[in-house]
Amino acid sequence: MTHKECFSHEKHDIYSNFKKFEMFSVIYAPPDTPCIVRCDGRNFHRLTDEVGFSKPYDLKFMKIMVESAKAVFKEGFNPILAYIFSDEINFLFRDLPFNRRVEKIDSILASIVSSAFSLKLLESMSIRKIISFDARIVPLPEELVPAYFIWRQSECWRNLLNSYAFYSLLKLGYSKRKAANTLKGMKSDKLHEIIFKTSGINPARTPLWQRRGVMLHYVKVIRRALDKRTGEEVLCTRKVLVENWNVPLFSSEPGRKFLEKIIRIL
Ligand SMILES: Nc1nc2c(ncn2[C@@H]2O[C@H](COP(=O)(O)OP(=O)(O)OP(=O)(O)O)[C@@H](O)[C@H]2O)c(=O)[nH]1
Ligand SMILES: [Mg+2]
Repeated sequence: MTHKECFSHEKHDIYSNFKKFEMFSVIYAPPDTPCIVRCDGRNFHRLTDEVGFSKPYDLKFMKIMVESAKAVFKEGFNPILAYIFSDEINFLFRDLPFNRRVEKIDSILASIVSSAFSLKLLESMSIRKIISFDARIVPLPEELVPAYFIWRQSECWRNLLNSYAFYSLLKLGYSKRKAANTLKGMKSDKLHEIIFKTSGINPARTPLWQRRGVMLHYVKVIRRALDKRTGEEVLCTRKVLVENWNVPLFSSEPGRKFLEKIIRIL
């Protein structure tokens, strides 16, 4: 549509023509496909510095991340689970909201997580900050869903080795730049060695949530309830959202079984 065409119509036509420019609003995630929505904190390296969270890990920070992920469930969306580590949250959906519209899903979920994080920071630490998360959608074939979480958990572990090693080198007097350059491409066993030798920390004995991340997922519970028709007590199953800070290693046999179970519980 040319500029002339656009402005040669009646006023209401001009305005309705602008809808045509909203070209990304017609991008949809594929139907009948499990999708991950991954949110990641923007500039959290700087933010965590400014707030003064303990390095490399801070339980307060993780608790705020977990609460921010919970906000998505509380706002009426229905992820099957949320897997959290560092500054990222992976929501697994079988039925995406907003008719699977990518723009809507990405923007709304990222804004819920961002505002929840900002409010929690204010409530728990009296710190006022504008927080932003990005979001992306990752459609996956059903059979690759467990592998996705195995991949993210291995990233969580790699992150742990890198960050403990980085702060160990800083303690030795390295500059940030020198420490980062030294660690580039370093193998896991070497990172282990640096951490143990310089800080006396055994990475395999760090808290589980640091090594493996935290999962929000549903469990089935059996509850007693009153049958309104008969007045008799009956047993019924309900699903309850739980915070799991002791998740197994997803690539192990118990880990795979755990994933299979929580992915299929709904
Ligand atoms: N102090 C502290 N920092 C943390 C903790 N967890 C995550 N972070 C910080 O969050 C960063 C997350 O990594 P990235 O997402 O790659 O870095 P970013 O600065 O957010 O960069 P972008 O995502 O590209 O905007 C880490 O580098 C850490 O600096 C924590 O428990 N304590
Ligand atoms: Mg980030």
